[in-house]
Amino acid sequence: MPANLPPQYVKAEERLRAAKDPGERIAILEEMWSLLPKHKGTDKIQADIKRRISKLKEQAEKGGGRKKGFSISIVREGAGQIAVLGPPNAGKSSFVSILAHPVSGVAPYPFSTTVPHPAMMPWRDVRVQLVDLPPFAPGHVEHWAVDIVRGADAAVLVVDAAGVTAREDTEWILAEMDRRRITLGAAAGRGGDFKRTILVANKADLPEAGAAIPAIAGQFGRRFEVVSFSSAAANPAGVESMRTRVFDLLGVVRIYSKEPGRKPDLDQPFTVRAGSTVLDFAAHVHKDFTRSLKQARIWGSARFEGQAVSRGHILRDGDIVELSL
Ligand SMILES: Nc1nc2c(ncn2[C@@H]2O[C@H](COP(=O)(O)OP(=O)(O)OP(=O)(O)O)[C@@H](O)[C@H]2O)c(=O)[nH]1
Ligand SMILES: [Mg+2]
Repeated sequence: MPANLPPQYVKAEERLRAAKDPGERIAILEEMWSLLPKHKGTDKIQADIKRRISKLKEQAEKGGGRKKGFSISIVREGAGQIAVLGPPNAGKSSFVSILAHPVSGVAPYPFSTTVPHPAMMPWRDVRVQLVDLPPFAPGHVEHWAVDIVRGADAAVLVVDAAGVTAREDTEWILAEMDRRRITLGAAAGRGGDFKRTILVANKADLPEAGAAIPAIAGQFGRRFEVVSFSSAAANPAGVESMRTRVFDLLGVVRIYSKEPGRKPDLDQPFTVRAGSTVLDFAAHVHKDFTRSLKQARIWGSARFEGQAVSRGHILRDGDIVELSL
């Protein structure tokens, strides 16, 4: 064995010994690969890592998925899906149940949530799906829960601001997600699967949270928008403003459609990516519409109501669009 392997490499190797899940093993081996100094003395190790990665990937492709244990996927509903994650006992389930219906498993002890609980959060005239996940803690990382974070449109990271380990727990979860190539934050740019995320400093009603929240904001404020909140004591206005922040994570706008000569359908907005044009919207309503679109008129973001606009006109939240074919 050549000496001088970096300590992180040795640590990763230890984790590999404990890891059973093939996906996790691949992630660790890839990490070891990136940590390994590449020179003649490590030739054998390099070859060994490459061989193990490709073997695991091969097995995974050959339907190893079935052997991988179980996976849970949640059928998307509403304007988007948001994963609610965090350390044990942070108040994730309480957060979901105060913003959405129905009530999911809240309990005064850690690890009380063991299966994902989807719940629908109403916001104005749309609904957003929140998925309450089991806690992430050292030795307790459910792979299917990681998959749900990976598949979600955005995330809310809930921490117990009154707990002494809030910052440590947050660092640990961020590192754990990074290791699985999931980047949580306010803006993309660090590689991996990016999930736009807010950091909720929960239990702000408890006295211990008073000094801790500025410290949390100081440590993570550049990476996240840190929002102090109490899932136990929020008033209706506080709940509604949290719902708005959560909806905003999706980066979508609500658009109402109107048929020529008819009243607009104000009951059921479409939700499309913010920055979408009239043409994008037409394609969203029906893929044939992109070809047959003759004219569009807009109520809302146009200079005057009912103005004819170009296909490239960028839509704003709440616009009413009339497509003429
Ligand atoms: N004071 C206070 N207590 C809270 C708040 N939010 C949650 N709690 C309490 O904290 C405990 C844990 O709440 P849960 O919502 O079950 O926490 P969780 O993060 O879902 O827990 P696990 O699923 O076990 O990881 C319960 O006793 C809640 O009543 C809060 O904002 N303030
Ligand atoms: Mg819970």
